[in-house]
Amino acid sequence: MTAPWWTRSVVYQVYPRSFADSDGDGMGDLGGVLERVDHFVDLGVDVVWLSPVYPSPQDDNGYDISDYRDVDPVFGSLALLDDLTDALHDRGIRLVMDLVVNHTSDEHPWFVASRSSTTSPTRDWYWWRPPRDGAAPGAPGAEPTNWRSAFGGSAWQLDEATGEYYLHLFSRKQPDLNWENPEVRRAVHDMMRWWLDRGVDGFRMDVINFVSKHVEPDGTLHDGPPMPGSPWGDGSAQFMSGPRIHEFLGEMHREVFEGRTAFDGGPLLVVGEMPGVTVEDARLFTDPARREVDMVFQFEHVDLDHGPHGRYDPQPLRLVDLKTSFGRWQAGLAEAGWNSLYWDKHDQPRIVSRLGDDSPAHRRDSATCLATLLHLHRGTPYLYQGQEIAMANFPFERLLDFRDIESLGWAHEQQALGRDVAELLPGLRAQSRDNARTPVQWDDTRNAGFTTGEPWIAVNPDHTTWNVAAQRDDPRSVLAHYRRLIALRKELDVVATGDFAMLLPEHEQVYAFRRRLPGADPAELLVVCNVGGEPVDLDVLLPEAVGRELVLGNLPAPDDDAVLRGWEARVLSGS
Ligand code: TEU
Repeated sequence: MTAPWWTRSVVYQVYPRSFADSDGDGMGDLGGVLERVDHFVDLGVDVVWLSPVYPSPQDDNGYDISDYRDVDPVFGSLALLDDLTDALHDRGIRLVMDLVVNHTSDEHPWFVASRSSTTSPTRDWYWWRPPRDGAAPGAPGAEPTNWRSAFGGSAWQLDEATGEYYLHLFSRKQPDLNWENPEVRRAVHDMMRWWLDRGVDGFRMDVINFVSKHVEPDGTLHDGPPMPGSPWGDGSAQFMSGPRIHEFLGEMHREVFEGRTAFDGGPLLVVGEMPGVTVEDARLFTDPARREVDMVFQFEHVDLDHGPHGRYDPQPLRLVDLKTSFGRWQAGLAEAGWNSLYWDKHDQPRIVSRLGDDSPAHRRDSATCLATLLHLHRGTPYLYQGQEIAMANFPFERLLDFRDIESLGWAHEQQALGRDVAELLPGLRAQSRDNARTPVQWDDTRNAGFTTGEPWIAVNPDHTTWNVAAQRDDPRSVLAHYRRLIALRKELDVVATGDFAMLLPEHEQVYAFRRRLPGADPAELLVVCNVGGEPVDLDVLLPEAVGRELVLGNLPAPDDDAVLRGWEARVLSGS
């Protein structure tokens, strides 16, 4: 059986509000994407994943949808989205929409109707519960469970009019849909088919493993254990990958995807974002024989530098831990299923600052080293806007600099616990989602060519040096290296579908692995990456890596290949 098209493809994620602004209002929009569609051709990517552009109050930057069948005027129109779809298809590029169906906006008509009264016919489209144990609505401890919202505070919001609480795992303006109700699932499937009829080529499904909660037959939901650093509990075991998740995804596959194809007649692409998913579950979710999803976004590697108090309590990311995690995922999905491979995305800080070295001396080399490490793994690489030019974290100085509801929600929760802002800033500076949401740096002009207006979030001052224009024609640029990596995946079958074997699992600085595909040419690749600034003696550490043909390197060919230079990555052909 020939391997599916996405085994040799790369997906580019566009976060539209920060990509490019075509009308000068300071917000990125579809016109900006359309103007730069040839940037995707220049890179050689095969899919564009578009973060939400639907009508939304923008409480969570569009992940709070108030109308699933339109485009928010701030981004453009359905007609403009059709133009972008056509422009991408004309260039052989698929469009995958971001689908947020674990929750809607509280301004969605579905929720407005559901909250209108306890006897509303659609009351059961959302999770409504009375105060716990008959307590008075709004009384301390009256929340139905102790769950913390991802954005701080209780995951339950009291609706004064009816005296009941509704569940919101994210912001209070993002009420969770109740997927136990078949009417909800039917409405979601219908909407998804509507988008496929418009010609989109698949979906990235937001926190899709949250749609099945662990709920008792009588509707009881259970508390979670205490959450360090928060007055609330950790409900994740109660709402992640619940008992009906495979049933719901199988039903969705039958009702929505069965028999459908992408614009070129090939298979659609269905990606499940699944915080907390295990390798064992992912094997079930992505096994083609089970017809659930094609691949998942897992979070193990991006949680490795979270301290005991979570994301904003960062600790150094140890390379050995990364190898253990990536190695487990490579082995776990080797026989069935498929990995998504990512560093950056709109919810994560920039990898060149997080694991690389964004100092002027090492930024280019560390970014291209980490790019090579990831792209040579088995799986589909995702490239987040700006990563192709090594955009780095932003030098946040004050709480006022941040826009992200998650960062600010955590900060306000911590301040309420008596912590001083000065104590919170280092964790926010290192880990805030806003690091990935500063405008893409197109050139060295004012606002980096992102907008002629006032950007909704500050442009990184380093755009005068780090921008697309400065890199496009430079063969040694980060951008040029990504072009070569993306081309290599198309060119070499061993990159696309070869097996994976981790080497040097205990080495704290060198990340090395082997790829093999018997019968391919080459049938074997050896990849060695020095994830650090100090040179390493390869002839001592990995003698088999010395004297091989260099297929692709991120530094000029070495005089002495027995020494692996600081931040050097080499892709070497077999024997
Ligand atoms: O994110 C899922 C999620 O778990 C987020 O809380 C995110 O991973 C977190 O920041 C990690 O610490 C998805 C979207 O990607 C995110 O932008 C949305 O805010 C969230 O769902 C709600 O829709």
